Amino acid sequence: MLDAIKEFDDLAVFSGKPAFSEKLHVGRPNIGDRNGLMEKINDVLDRRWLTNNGKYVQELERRLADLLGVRHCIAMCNATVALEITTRALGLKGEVIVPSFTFIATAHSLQWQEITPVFCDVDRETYNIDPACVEKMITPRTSGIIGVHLWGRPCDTDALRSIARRHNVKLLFDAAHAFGCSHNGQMIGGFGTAEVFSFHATKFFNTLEGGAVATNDDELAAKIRLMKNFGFAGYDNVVYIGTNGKMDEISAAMGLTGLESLDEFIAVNKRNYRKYKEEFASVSGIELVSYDEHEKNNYQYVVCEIDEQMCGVSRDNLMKVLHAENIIARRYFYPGCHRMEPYRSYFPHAGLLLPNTELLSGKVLSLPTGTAVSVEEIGKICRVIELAADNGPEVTKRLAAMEPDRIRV
Ligand code: T4K
Repeated sequence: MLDAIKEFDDLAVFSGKPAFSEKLHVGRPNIGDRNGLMEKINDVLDRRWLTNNGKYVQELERRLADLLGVRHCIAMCNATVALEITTRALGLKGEVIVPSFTFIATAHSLQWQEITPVFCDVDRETYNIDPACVEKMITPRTSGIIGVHLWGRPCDTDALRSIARRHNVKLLFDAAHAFGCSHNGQMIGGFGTAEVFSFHATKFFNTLEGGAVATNDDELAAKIRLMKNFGFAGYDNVVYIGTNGKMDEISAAMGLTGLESLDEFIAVNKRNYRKYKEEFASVSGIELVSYDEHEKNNYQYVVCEIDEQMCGVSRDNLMKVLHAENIIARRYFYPGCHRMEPYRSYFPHAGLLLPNTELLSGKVLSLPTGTAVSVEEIGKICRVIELAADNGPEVTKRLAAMEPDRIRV
């Protein structure tokens, strides 16, 4: 029902009534079969086995390894700790090349261990780390490369593997967004030495908090299993430095429940994605980031690129318009890790080598999707965007004239 916004003047940013009475978020969790989940939680409580490699964690690990087609899948408390443990288990040190156009956890997982993240630019078309730039960033101190399959779209794994081989450095993937996606017909999870998934609440498949490492390397898997449990190899026997990276049983129960509905979650995401695509076909200057329909995709991020020249409104002004309507679109991943602390202070001129990151982080906007968002709501969101884009120069003029504190963001 967009009756409330028939006219440009009715936009909430100009004091009209918001299109939604409650906030519509990017990343509302998918829940799955609630009764099935409650049964599992009761079972956990009845058995009084809450964590430390419990029955549900083991079952989840088996099922994930099968689904991904890998020898090992190690469930973790979250993807950030999983990245820290994996890079440590691989002995990475000195410098590791990563994109700056990613969630801050990719960089922090390295810096936390005093490994320097060396920020590399992304490809203008794929938004993923650009192998040609990686090659230029390699130094004698480089010990690894971490590619990020941004929004679930695969990196150029072949080119990165060839660079890693030639320079004898490790190759990992931050696959936080890419659970359920394939590349060249192979499930993401089996590329590089290891791949790390996030199962955070905001991911389409979640374990409340959680993550996992997928690998075909037996030795690495054994080491990660030790390291995520303080290095214990048996009662009273610590053989390695470790930390606490374990997933608990209730998280695993949530994961097993979510797996039952995985196809349904993806189908809803795809339906939503198609609705946005259909709506944006007639809006000039707004383009949806596409997915390769020949591969498996999870469609969990609906990202659009805003061409300010064409629609007359900038990404940031469009976001102000949307937020005022209670549509909480997000600028993932603005402004790029290199512009956040501590990296901004460490490498104040990093942006000079990151032209595409600088450009793209100023253009993209993630829109609400998932099972909490209906097709009708997407229609409503798109009407607001269309109204703003059709009146781009006027929106820009009026927002510029307003006092910043009058803009409800
Ligand atoms: N690598 C990459 C490339 C990543 O994107 C991430 C995480 C990681 C590594 C690390 O993974 P984890 O260590 O988290 O497993 C969110 C998530 O917290 C984060 O997991 C995710 N990426 C990132 C892309 O998004 P924020 O700071 O934007 O979260 P927040 O709290 O603003 O939540 C987003 C929206 O979701 C909110 O507007 C409200 C809604 N929400 C959130 C939660 C937690 C709900 O409706 N219910 C909820 O329970 O980072």
